[in-house]
Amino acid sequence: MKQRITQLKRRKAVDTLRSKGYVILENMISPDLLSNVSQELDQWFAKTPRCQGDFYGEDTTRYGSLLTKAPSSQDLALHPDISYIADEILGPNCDWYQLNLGQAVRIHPGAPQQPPHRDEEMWPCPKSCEYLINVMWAIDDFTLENGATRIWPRSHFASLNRDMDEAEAIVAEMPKGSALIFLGSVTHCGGANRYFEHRTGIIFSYSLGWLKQYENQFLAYPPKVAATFPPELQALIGYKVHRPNLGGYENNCPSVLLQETLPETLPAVDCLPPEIEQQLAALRSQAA
Ligand SMILES: O=C(O)CCC(=O)C(=O)O
Ligand SMILES: [Fe+2]
Repeated sequence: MKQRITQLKRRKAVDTLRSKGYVILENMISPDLLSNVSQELDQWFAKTPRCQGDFYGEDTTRYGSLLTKAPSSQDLALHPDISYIADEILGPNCDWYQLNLGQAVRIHPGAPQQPPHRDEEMWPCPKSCEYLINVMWAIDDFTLENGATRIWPRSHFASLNRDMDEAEAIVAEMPKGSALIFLGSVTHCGGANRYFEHRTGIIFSYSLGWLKQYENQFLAYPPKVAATFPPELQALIGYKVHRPNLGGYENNCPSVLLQETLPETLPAVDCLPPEIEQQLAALRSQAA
């Protein structure tokens, strides 16, 4: 897929994301792609039961495994402008960032507002850098009435408060085909739907490559399934060692599982970043 915004706009988006905690980019996908994704999603919405629990909300429907249930959404997961932004925000604190979650979200008419939260809450520790960025793709127009996401700008500079003043939230209104990007540390929630039609969006979120993923990508896309994906998508979901030596299979890059035949045994193979490789080489030559 082609880059849709200029380098200057990309830079501005990163700056806004850092300062306000969110940014909206309109017209990020073609009408054809949007219509394909929307049709693929609809057949699964028709058969997926409503959510349970106060976080997801009982008047919403959600499902995962998007990369296979709605294959056209692979283009959204790999969108080059989003990759640029994810690299800027997450890149400095990991070897590579990963897909954390793919989820279709439909808010039905009458749904109340979701509780304010932060998407980084599942990693329960003090954080000195961003762990996650979230992208909400508008599959329908997002409006004040139909439950557009609510965001508390600059909330990432304060600690979490679930009793936020609604008057201070922005309503992420955007035409379908737009992307709302926000930090895992920013307080937000799905809005109440007071309209007579549902509001549909897709969440693709990205996290530091060394974290446990919200959606277990290896269960959603086991090797036989992942083998059918393009290589950059295989790597994005985690079929790639996070250097040094994290997340392997039989002490090898897990991409060995994507080959047609797998030997019964494998030698353990180091996968180290250049600086560790150099340090170890220097030690070896000292010892020689
Ligand atoms: O549906 C929305 O607008 C937001 C959903 C959300 O924030 C979540 O489920 O974590
Ligand atoms: Fe959220």
